[in-house]
Amino acid sequence: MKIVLISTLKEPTNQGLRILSSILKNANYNVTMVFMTSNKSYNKGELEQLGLICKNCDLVGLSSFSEDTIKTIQIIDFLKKKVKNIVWGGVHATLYPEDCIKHCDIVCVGEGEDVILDLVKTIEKNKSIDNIKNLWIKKEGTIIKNPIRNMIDKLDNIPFPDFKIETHFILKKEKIQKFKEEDLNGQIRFMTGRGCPYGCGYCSNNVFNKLYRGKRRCVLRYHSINYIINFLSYLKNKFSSVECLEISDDSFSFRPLPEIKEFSERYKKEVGIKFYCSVDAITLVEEKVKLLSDAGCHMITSGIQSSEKINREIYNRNITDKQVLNCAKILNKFKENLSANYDVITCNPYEKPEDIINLINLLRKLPKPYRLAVSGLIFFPGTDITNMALRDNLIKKEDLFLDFDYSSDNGKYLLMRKKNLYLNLIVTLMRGISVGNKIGSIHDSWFDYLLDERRVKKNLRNPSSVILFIRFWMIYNFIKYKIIKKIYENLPKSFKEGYMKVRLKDKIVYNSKQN
Ligand code: B12
Ligand code: SF4
Repeated sequence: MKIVLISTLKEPTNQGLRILSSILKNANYNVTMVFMTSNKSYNKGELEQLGLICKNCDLVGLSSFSEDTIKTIQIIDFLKKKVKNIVWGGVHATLYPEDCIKHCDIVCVGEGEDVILDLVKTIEKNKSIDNIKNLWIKKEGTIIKNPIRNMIDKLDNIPFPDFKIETHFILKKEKIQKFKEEDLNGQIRFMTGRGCPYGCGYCSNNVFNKLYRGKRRCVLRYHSINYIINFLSYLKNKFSSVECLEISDDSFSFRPLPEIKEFSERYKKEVGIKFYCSVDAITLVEEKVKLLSDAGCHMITSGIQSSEKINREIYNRNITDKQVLNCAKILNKFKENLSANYDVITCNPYEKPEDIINLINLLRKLPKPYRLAVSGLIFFPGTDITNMALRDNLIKKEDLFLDFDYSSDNGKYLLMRKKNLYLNLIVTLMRGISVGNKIGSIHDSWFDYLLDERRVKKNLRNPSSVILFIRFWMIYNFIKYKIIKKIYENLPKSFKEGYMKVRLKDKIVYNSKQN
C-alpha cells in the first residue's frame, strides 16, 4: 500500500505525523511525508505538484492546526477525485470534527497511533472501516461517530518520530522539493510528555481533558529519560547542523525533581546542545531551574495569560499573582545564562478595564530582563471560553479559525475586538524585550500618565485617537515584519549576534532562533 502523509503546518515540524509515519514504516508500508509549509493558500501549481506525489496512493493522511484549515480543505478538495481514502487528523480535527467531516469523509478524533494502523490494515483487507474507534465517517449522507479508544498509557511503546528525511518532501518557494537537513533550520522540537491537568478554558487541553474523561489512567504521561536521551542522541548524531532543541511539553516542570535531575545530568553529557522549554508557575522550584540551566537550557517560557481574577474566574486557571511573581523571581536568579519569557493573552471580551489594569501592574512588577509575548485570545473550537462566547453572542462561528499571522497581525486583531481598545493596546505595546527602564516599547515613567484614571476613561469612551494610533502602528509593523525582518534574516549570523549584543546591553541571553 502506498500512503502519503501531509502536514499543512507553517513550519516543517509535526511530531504527531512523524510518529504515524514511523508506525506505518515499521509495519512495512510505503510512506511518503510532505510538509506543505506555507503562510498563505496554495496556488494551482503547488496543488498539482502534490497531486503527482499522491498519484496512485491508497491513503492520504492530513494533519493541521486550526489556523491551517483553509489550506487543508484546499488539498482535500483537490485530491478528492484522485485519491480514494483521505483522513484528516490532528489537533483541529480533534477539536472540531463536526466541521472537518463536512469537507473530508474520514476524520480522526484524538490520538492517532493505533487508529492509523487499524485504518490501513482494514483498507488493505478491503473490509469496512465503519467501526474503527476514533474515526468519524461520512457515508451516504449520514455520519458515523465512533467512540474514542483509551489514551495511550505507556508513551515509550511509541516509536521515535520519523526523521528519515530521505522520504520526505517540503514545499519551498512554490516547489515541492526533497527535504534537506537545512530545512530543519538548525533546530528540533520534541514533546517528552503529553497532557496538562489544568485544562485552562481557552486551551486545546480543555477539550482533550473532556474528550478522554474515563478513557485514561492519568492525564500526564511521560517518556522515560532513557527514551528521550536515546532519541535526542540519535538526532544529534544524524544532523550535525542541529544546534538547538525545543522541549515542547506544555510544562516541563510538571516532571518531579529527581527526573529533571536525571534528565539534566544525562542531557549535558550525551546530547549537550542548548535547549529551551516551558514551565508553569505552580510546579516550578529553584532547584529545577538550576538543574536545567546547568544542562544548557538558555530560555524558559512561563504562561501568565491574565490577572489572577480573570485567570481564576474566566479561564479556570488556578494560578495566583503571587505564584507568577515567585516564578519570575526564581527565573531572574539565573538571568546571566537564562532568558525568561512570559506569555499573556489580550482582547478577552469578559475582561473589565480594572482587570487589564491589574494585569499591566502585575507585568510591571516582573523582574527584568524578560521578554513578553502578547497574543489576542484565539477562540479554538470546543473550548469552554469559545462555547461561553458563542452563547453570549460575543463571537460568531466564523471567528473559530481565523486565518491570521498571529505574530504580526496584532493591530488587526485589536481593531476587530474593539472592546477596551486603549488598555489592550497598552498591553500589546508591552510585548517584546523588557530591559533597563522599558517594558517592550513603553518607558517605565509613562505608565502613570497612560493609566491616569481620567485618561483611561476618556480613551475607552472615545477611542478615535487610539484607532488612529493603531493604524499608524500597523503600517510600522508591516514595514518591520514584512520588509526589514526579511532583510535582517538574510544577514550573516555573526552580524546579527553582534547587533543583538549591542542592542541588549543588559544581560539577557541572545537566542538567534528567537529573533
Ligand atoms: C510543538 C508545538 C508547536 C510547534 C510545532 C508543532 C508540531 N506539531 O510539531 C510550533 C512551535 C511550530 C508551534 C507553533 C504554533 N502553535 Co503550537 N503547539 C505545539 C504543542 C506544544 C505540541 C504539539 C505536539 O507535538 N504534540 C504531540 C503530538 C504527538 O500530538 P499531535 O500533533 O496532536 O498528534 C496526534 C493526534 O493529533 C493525531 N494526529 C495528528 N495528525 C494526524 C494525522 C492523521 C492522518 C491522523 C489519523 C491522526 C493525526 O495523532 C497524533 C499522535 O497521537 C501543542 C500543544 C499540545 N499539547 O499538543 C501546541 C498547539 C498545537 N499549537 C497551537 C498553536 C495555536 C500554535 C501557533 C498558531 C501559536 C501562535 N500563536 O503563533 C503556532 C503556529 C504558527 C506557525 N508558524 O506554525 C495550538 C493549536 C490549537 C489549534 N486549535 O489549532 C496548540 C494545540 C496549543 C494550544 N494553544 O492549545 N506549535
Ligand atoms: S497550563 Fe498551559 S498547556 Fe496547560 S491547559 Fe493551561 S494553557 Fe494549556
